[in-house]
Amino acid sequence: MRVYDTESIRNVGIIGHGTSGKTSLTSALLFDSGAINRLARVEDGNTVTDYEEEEVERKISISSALAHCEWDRKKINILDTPGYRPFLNDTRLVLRAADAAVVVVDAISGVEVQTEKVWEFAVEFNLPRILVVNKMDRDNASFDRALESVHEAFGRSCVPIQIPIGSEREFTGVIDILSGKAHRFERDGSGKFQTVDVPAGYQDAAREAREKLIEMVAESSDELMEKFFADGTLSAPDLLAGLKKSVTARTIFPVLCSSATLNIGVPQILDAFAELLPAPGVEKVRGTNPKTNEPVERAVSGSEPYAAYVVKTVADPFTGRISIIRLYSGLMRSDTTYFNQTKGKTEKFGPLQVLQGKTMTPVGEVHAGDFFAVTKLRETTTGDTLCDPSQPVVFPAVEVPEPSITFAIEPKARGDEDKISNALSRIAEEDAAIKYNRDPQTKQLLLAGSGQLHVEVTVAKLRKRYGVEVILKTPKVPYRETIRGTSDVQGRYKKQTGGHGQFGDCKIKMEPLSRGAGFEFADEIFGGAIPRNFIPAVEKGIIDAAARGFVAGFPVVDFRVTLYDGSYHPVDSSELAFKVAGSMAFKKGMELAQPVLLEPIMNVDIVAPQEYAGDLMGDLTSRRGKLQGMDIKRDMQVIKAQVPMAEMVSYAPVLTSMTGGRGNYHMEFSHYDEVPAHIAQKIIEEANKERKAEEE
Ligand SMILES: Nc1nc2c(ncn2[C@@H]2O[C@H](COP(=O)(O)OP(=O)(O)O)[C@@H](O)[C@H]2O)c(=O)[nH]1
Ligand SMILES: [Mg+2]
Repeated sequence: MRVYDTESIRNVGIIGHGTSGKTSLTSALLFDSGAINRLARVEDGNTVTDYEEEEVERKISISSALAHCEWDRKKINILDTPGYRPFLNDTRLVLRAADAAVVVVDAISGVEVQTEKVWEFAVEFNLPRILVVNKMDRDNASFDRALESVHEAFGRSCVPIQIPIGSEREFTGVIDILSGKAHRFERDGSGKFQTVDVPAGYQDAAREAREKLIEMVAESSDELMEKFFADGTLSAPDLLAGLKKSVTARTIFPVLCSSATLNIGVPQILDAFAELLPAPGVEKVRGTNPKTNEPVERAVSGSEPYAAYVVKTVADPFTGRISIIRLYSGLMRSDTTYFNQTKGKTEKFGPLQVLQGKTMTPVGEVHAGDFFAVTKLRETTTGDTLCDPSQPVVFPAVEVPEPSITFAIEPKARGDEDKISNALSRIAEEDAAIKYNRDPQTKQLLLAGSGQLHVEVTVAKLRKRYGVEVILKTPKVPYRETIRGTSDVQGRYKKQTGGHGQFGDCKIKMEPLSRGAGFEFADEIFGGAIPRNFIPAVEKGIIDAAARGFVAGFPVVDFRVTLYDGSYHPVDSSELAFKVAGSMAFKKGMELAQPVLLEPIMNVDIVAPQEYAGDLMGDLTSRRGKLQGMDIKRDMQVIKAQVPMAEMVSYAPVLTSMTGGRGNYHMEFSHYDEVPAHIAQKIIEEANKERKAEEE
């Protein structure tokens, strides 16, 4: 394995809407550069970067993968990312560690919902960008239309540096605006092409495009502007150098075109990587000094102390934990101990590996700017920084969004609960967007993710990797019970069985407390009506009974019990007897104190294009939602509302279909509130039916 120095490395993230052709393009890039010896296809399930079982089966990218190739004596690290919304968390995770992005745009559909989303990521991480209009060979492909949608969405700084030769079935190559040459391809996937003069009929368009590009580049610096005014044009070297500068400065985003599956235009994309994208060292990286909390800048250079960032973790069922790491500064070697600054622990590294999808090849050392993988680290997880402790730095980790959909999962086979928890903790290592926990009240194991597909994929991983089958269910709503009124009752337990009997007797008052106050117990026994040692037993009896519920089996909360009188028997009284008396008093007291159901109310934030606001609010009203506020943020409507959790359990697919996938929402628990009587009746019937079924 060759080791590359910082200047000859390029790190690109391939991003775009799902099915725009990112994985196919990655495959073609690898093939044309000789990294692989056949043009693997998504359809055949043999691409380098869609290697996971679930990806092969569903023919979509679920998780980002790293591959690399050599072109023009440079090592191109390629991060192929998912484009489907539930998996964009992973896209954002790895894009943070790229130095540039290739935005793949579908030549038929143009810019789509997730194209805009991943573009935002690239803006967030301030990455230079190249756009590729792909699928130029497909029916209804149109470079001009796609470009128009690009201009509309991302502005005029997206400038073509190519013109397609033909379109749809006639797409045979690309005209390079910079060189003024045309590249005609075989349509057999071989990637072979001939460089010829611009064909007749394209000369005007090529000239116009070149003039446009020259103007844009000339505007990028005073020096070029002066040359442009003096000569009316720019020389080829000036144009190339100026373009490269503008790409690095993010003032120009070159647009290219291709057919990934016919392998047309792909070598020119590799040229663009090598010629136009910056090497890692061009800008310093920012982090924080963990000792002082001061910002630190670190040059991406071999002469700095080592500092690396853990981009991603893969939980491989055979190899174990694989950490994918980007080395920012310094040099790292195989079989060396390094310091994990985030965790404050040292880690023994085994061999450093170069990744080609799932294939690992050991490499002795890695230089600043490069990516590598290492297996079986003990403490290290995604987002950690490893660095020389004498010059500490921590790079900011990408925060994981809150899950948007929650399911309850149940094992198909009894006794698989432990297996599920173990397997889920493995999966959560590689996919931080998966959250799981047991609801203390309903006792259900809850699995939350970024969308239904995300949760389904996780369930499939559980089955295939860890051999546990689970059923997905709508989670139970953790209802509660409370009282609205007061009561004053007696609980008296008396039992005469043969020898010595049981006797306990207590008088209590019950009253409601404010929401969230929980349970209070006041002891107002004076003069020994109940001996001191039995008073905790009364309280315990009440607490136990309250946990089992009164109306429908939900825990009773927000009430106070005052124990003010009682009686005892010198022989028959016992802790047990007073416990029973307490629970009897509680039940009587509940009956007389107007018991009601409480339901969790969620704070819901919905973000969607403004045109959907009316529909969304109408829908929220039908879900018993209360509008809390409206706001406009960057052209998007933000709706804040409080909605009962019971009405939100299957909201994600509804929002997706109402907004054509352009809406997002986030919710979190706010408080408990009374369930309206007509709805409470149904919940009580359901719950009691369920309890009966369980008892039988
Ligand atoms: N005709 C044609 N099909 C393509 C092209 N690129 C990708 N596809 C097909 O489009 C589908 C999605 O491709 P894929 O690479 O998985 O897209 P991704 O989701 O962006 O990674 C697959 O069926 C590919 O064969 C292309 O340039 N031309
Ligand atoms: Mg893909």
